[in-house]
Amino acid sequence: MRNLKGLQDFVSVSTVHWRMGKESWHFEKDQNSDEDPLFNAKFLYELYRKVDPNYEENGRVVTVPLLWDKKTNMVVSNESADIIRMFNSAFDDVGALQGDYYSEALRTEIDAMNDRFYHSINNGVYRCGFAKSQEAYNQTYEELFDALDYLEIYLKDKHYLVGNQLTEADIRLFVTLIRFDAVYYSHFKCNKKQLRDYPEIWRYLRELYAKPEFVETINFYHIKYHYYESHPSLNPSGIVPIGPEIDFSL
Ligand SMILES: N[C@@H](CCC(=O)N[C@@H](CS)C(=O)NCC(=O)O)C(=O)O
Repeated sequence: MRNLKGLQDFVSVSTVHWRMGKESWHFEKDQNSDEDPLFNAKFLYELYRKVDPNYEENGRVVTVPLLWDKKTNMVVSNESADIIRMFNSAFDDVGALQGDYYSEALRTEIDAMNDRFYHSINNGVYRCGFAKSQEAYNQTYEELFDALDYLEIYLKDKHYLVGNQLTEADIRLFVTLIRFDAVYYSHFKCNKKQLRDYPEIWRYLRELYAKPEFVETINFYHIKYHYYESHPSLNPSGIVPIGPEIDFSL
C-alpha cells in the first residue's frame, strides 16, 4: 500500500532482522535489514517501552509492523490491517498517488472478502502451524484448504478479488499466498497442496507479484530464514531448506 500510494517520502521503512529470538525482533545491519535510525535501539521492544514502560509485563507481544510517528515519538499502530487502511487515504491531501483501494462502493464486498479469508487463510496457516492438538490441526487444515478450493473456483476469469480492480482485499491475501509454497506448506504443515497445484490461484498470485509495487516488498531470503530460524518449537535444528525452486514468472 505504501508503494501503491507513493508514500515512500512520507513513511520510511526500517526492516528488522529476520531472526526473531528470545527477545523478539531486533535491529541489526545485515542482508537488507537495518539499524534503528531513530534511537539506535537494539531490540524492537525498546520502542514499545518508550510508549509504555510495562508493555510486555502487560502480557502483550512485540510484533511487526510498527508504525511510528517521528514527530510525537509515539506508536501510531501495530496492526497491519489498520495501517494499510490509513495509508490508503491519510496522505491524499498532501501528495499521495491517486487510487482508492477501499472505495466506498466496494467496501461491503471488501470487508466480506477480508473476513472470509482472514480466519481461514491468513490466520489459518498460523493456526495449523501452531496447533496444540491433532484435532485442532486437522480442523484448521480442512478449513484452510476448503477456503483455497473456494478461492480457486472464485478466481476463474478474474484478476482481482473484488470489483475487477485491485483492492485492499488483494493486498491482504497476497502477503500470505506469496509465502505459502516456500514456507507454510512445510514449516506450518499446510501440505495438502502447494499453490502451484491451483492453476487460477497460481496465475492470480503471479499477476500480483509481477507488479513492481508488490515485488519490491518481497524478500524470500528474509521470509524463509525468518520462519525456519525463529520457531525452535517447530524447527529445532534451525536448518533452512534450500527449496522449493519457484518460478513466479508469468
Ligand atoms: N495483528 C498484527 C499481528 C502482527 C504479528 O503477529 N506479527 C508477527 C510477524 S508477521 C510478529 O511480529 N510476531 C511476533 C511473535 O510471534 O513473537 C498485524 O497483523 O499487524
